[in-house]
Amino acid sequence: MFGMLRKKIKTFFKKEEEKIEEKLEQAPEEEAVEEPAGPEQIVQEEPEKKTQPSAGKRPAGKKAEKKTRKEKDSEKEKKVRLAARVKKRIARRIRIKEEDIAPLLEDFELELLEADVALETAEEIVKKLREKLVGKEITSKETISGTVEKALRETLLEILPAPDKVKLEGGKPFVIMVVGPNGHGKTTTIVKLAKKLQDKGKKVVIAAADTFRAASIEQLETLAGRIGVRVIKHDYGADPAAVCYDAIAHAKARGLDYVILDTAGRSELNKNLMEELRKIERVAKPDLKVYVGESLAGNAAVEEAKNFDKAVDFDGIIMTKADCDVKGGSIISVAHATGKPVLWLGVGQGLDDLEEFTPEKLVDRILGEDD
Ligand SMILES: Nc1nc2c(ncn2[C@@H]2O[C@H](COP(=O)(O)OP(=O)(O)O)[C@@H](O)[C@H]2O)c(=O)[nH]1
Ligand SMILES: [Mg+2]
Repeated sequence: MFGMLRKKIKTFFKKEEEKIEEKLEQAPEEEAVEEPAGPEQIVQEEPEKKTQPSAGKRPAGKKAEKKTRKEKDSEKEKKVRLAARVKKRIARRIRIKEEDIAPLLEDFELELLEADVALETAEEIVKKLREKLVGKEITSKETISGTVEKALRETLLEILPAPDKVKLEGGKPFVIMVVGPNGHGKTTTIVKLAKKLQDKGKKVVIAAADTFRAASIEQLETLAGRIGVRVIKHDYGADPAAVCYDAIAHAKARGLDYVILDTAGRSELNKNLMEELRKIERVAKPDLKVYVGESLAGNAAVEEAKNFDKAVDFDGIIMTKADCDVKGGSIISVAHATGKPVLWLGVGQGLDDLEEFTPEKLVDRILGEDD
């Protein structure tokens, strides 16, 4: 998962670090005013304060503090002065300049596009990264990788919408409307979701509201049958809104907890479909609207999602097929472009293959080691 995106990011890290390190090595040596120094200065209480702003160097700072105490006890002034001088001599410092990283960021934008990140998302990532990195002070090699990674982590968390407002409980029955293009995994995902709810002891019914695609009702019945969840259906060609209405009535009559609406996909550009979805929305008044899109779709993924968002203004996203060899970029692009959070990832064809997701988890995955 996220294989290519992660690889691109790793390469960018490496190049960026090398570039900054090179600049750091070229930087003139300077008086280490910020370095923790000898006890004479500690007495004046100045360097202690000044040490703090050179953040990111915690280990060095701590070590210096300990050493200082020890040295204070021993009162070997000469030695201390010498140590202070040595420290001063090796100190270098740079402030990252726009021109230092501009070519690398340009390359990085192209790499992101290759990893299926949509143009507007890639531009935003690079813009934010630039803002975060330019002007950053680097005082040691050790802080470089931390600085770059922190900037990217913050950037990704900023562009990935938070799922705060999305709740999976509230009404009884709680109605979940699922929309998305044909074949992207709606029906499979709905049954996975039903299983998750059932595992929590909830009672679920599914409305077979895709009355358009041949065999869609049988497919849903077969999958739902595996977990013993009831499907409410009409005939093919029937009004999907009527199916949803019946399913909700059924849930109310029996005190069920959840109704999930399995809608038709067809072409996302199909105007009739969008009308149909809006009608279902009016009739069913869903508590939660979820878009299901596959993470294989690359740049087209964003356009598809936007079209569905225009029609029903969905609340959250499930990206499926993340187990396939996806580049990863479309997952963050769909979330960024629609401003809606990714709530789950489909990671296989089995009914347990649905992973709950948060932006933090997503970023950990992207920046983490290979899975
Ligand atoms: N590998 C993989 N396949 C999936 C995933 N989700 C759905 N599929 C497969 O995608 C195909 C289309 O799924 P379906 O639920 O019928 O899509 P729908 O047309 O949107 O209802 C089926 O063969 C599913 O088994 C997933 O997360 N991983
Ligand atoms: Mg389906």
